[in-house]
Amino acid sequence: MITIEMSEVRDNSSRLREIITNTHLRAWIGKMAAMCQPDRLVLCQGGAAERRELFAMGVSQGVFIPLNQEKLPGCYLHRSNPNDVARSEASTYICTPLQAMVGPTNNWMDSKVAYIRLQELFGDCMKGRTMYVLPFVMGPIGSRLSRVGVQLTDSLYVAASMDIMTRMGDRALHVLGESAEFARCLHSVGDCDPRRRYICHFPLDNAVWSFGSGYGGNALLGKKCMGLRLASFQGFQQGWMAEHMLISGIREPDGNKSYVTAAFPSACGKTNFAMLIPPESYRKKGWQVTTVGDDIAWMWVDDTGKLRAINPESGYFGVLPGTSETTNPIAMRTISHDTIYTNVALLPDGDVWWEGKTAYSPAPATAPIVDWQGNPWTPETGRPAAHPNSRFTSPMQNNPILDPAADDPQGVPVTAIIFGGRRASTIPIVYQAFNWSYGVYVGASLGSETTAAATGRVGVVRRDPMAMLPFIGYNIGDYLVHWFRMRAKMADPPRIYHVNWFRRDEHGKFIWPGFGENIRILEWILKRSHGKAYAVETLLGWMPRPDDINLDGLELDTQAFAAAQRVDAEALKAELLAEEELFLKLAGELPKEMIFMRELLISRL
Ligand code: GTP
Ligand code: SPV
Ligand code: MN
Repeated sequence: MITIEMSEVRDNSSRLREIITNTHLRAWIGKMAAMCQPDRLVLCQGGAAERRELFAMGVSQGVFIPLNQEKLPGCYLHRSNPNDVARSEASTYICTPLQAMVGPTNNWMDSKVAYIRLQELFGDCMKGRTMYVLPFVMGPIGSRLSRVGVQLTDSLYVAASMDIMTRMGDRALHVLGESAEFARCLHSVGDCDPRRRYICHFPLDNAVWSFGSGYGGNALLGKKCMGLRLASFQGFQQGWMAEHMLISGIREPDGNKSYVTAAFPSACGKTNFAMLIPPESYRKKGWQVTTVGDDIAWMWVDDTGKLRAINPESGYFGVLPGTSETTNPIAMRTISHDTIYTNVALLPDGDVWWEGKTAYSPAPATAPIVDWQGNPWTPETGRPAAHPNSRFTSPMQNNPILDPAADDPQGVPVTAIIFGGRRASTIPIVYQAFNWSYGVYVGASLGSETTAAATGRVGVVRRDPMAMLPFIGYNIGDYLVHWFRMRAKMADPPRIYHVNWFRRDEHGKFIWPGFGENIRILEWILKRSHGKAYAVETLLGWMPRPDDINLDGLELDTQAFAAAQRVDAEALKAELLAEEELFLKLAGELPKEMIFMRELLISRL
């Protein structure tokens, strides 16, 4: 890292001109520093030594608590402000000159008004603080879709996290060269007052100004802000797609390798699916899953008409509660070293704990367990020890099943697209859309129970089109039209499916075992996509007969699976009415294909 004094910025010193040769970048940094008035700037260059230095600085400032370095080498605990533990959708804005550009599902602010309001907040906000300058690339270096961003932030936690989550440092400056094309990402934690929290996107300026939060998607601006909201708008303009999707590779026993992408809303199973370990019976036969990405896919159609995908990120910001040796052994290995743990409980021996890590709460030891807020905790406390949205930040290189193509600029071809939600009732485990257009309708009408990943009520079903409701950076009507139109570019479009791992029985128990066993559903999905599996036509789409899914070794028998697949006509009618919530909002923006698809579905009823 290179320290730059404010006087050098003011004078545009020759040293500064040597350090940052790009005139556009230097001018922008100069302007932002003049507004924020930090004591000094620190340019991050990337690399292992610098990462160690960032952690050491964080430890001395109390930002990071070192964990037991024998058990968890290179691991640190971070506690966020208790009012800052998840994405704040209510404080998230798309700022444009015209409200019509952002559509009915986004918060809108006039861009001029937004800049004025934010200039007031950012003015002098870094007095006494350091401004970290973080150049980063989203996407494998050299990919046609890869894009440069530069984040300015006063948070050391954000700097260390961006180093893990993106390709950060000198190589980004190298990719940028003398170009003016980079996402301008300005961030300050401010005083972390939720009433003065603004996550503002300026798609027309390729810029994000985020104030008042240091957490996840609000603060790591390469992720949801640039990687989804700005990128989705660029994709719309330039003919590609930015989606809230995992990407995984599956090798079948015949040696064939396919890639699928899957869009599930926040905290609905993408990381787990991307790191899936098939049960032993499948592994023995030769099934193997590898991870390309766990949260974001950027996709384009190549010269042969095939949809291809890259993961723009280089790390994982994953949910901890529910993660264990049984549910996700790959995540457990991934987070066993060089990982930031945010908002988990601290055990007396410097290990960490969260709900679901072990079957039982950790036994009270000689010294107290400390909860995510730093207070003493026992199983009797009656509050969770870890925050329900506690997370890990790990480099993708930690992942023992990282796909060899994870860093490939050419990306991977997409055979199937899977949509999924968290639904206790009504929605079957799996079905296939009849075709691309109906698949777009299926994705657009996706419903899911809300989770702790965003502030607000948890467990209420809401429409979350393509799992992108909080992340579409422009008008949702245009977004859906874009999805329908992508079909025309493709010679052989991916098949589209819908899954629901979360259906419950009358006792409230999950019917489907989930996690590694999801390979059984994936097996059918791949066979269908390759024209090798049978399916029955139903109201909702193509479905496997219960015999078409391998249930060997499961407690669940064919009859129980059939029950889990049942589509109740009355429940489906209620579902169609619930979809009206979205359709009414969209009103004038609704693409006609959506209306046709809905009419056809109703006619089948
Ligand atoms: P974001 O990072 O917020 O976008 O979430 P994600 O989609 O990557 O979700 P993740 O895989 O982290 O899963 C969230 C929660 O769902 C965790 O508590 C998991 O244990 C749980 N979960 C994941 N897959 C399954 C499954 O197949 N069945 C069940 N019952 N729970 C699951
Ligand atoms: C999500 O909420 O979908 C996440 C976590 O992946 S965050 O980065 O906080 O948005
Ligand atoms: Mn996500």
